[in-house]
Amino acid sequence: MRTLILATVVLTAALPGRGWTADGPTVVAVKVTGEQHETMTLEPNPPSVKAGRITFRVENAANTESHEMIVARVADPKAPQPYDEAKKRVIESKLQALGEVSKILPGQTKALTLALKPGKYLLVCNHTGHYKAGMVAPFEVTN
Ligand SMILES: [Cu+2]
Repeated sequence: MRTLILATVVLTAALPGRGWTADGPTVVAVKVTGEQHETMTLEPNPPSVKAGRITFRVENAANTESHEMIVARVADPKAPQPYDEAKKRVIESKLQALGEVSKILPGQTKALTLALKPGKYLLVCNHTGHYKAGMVAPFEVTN
């Protein structure tokens, strides 16, 4: 019970307080999870929304591993992204990143609101090794 109350407080604190319209932004629930040396996942729900203000509410369901979520505009979400094999990370300077939710601790939920135009996007966790472990998902913004 105590855990549940704490989780609710974190979630509320993470919501942006400014620029909230009457209707509010469209909310996308993103679940990130996975531990070291295991498969990791990043799942947006829904994976496609209409253009406008979009709040990504990112929940880290992992037990011990921190994660992050970068929102990047891409030409082709299925194409492999520029990657540094030595560092085991996507080369962020070659990404058209629009925003990021960084260092989401296990059990924590953090939010990010962006105004997004129609187009194709990728959601990526770029902690060392996480992209290749599966933490990448296409995201679409429609007219
Ligand atoms: Cu990660």
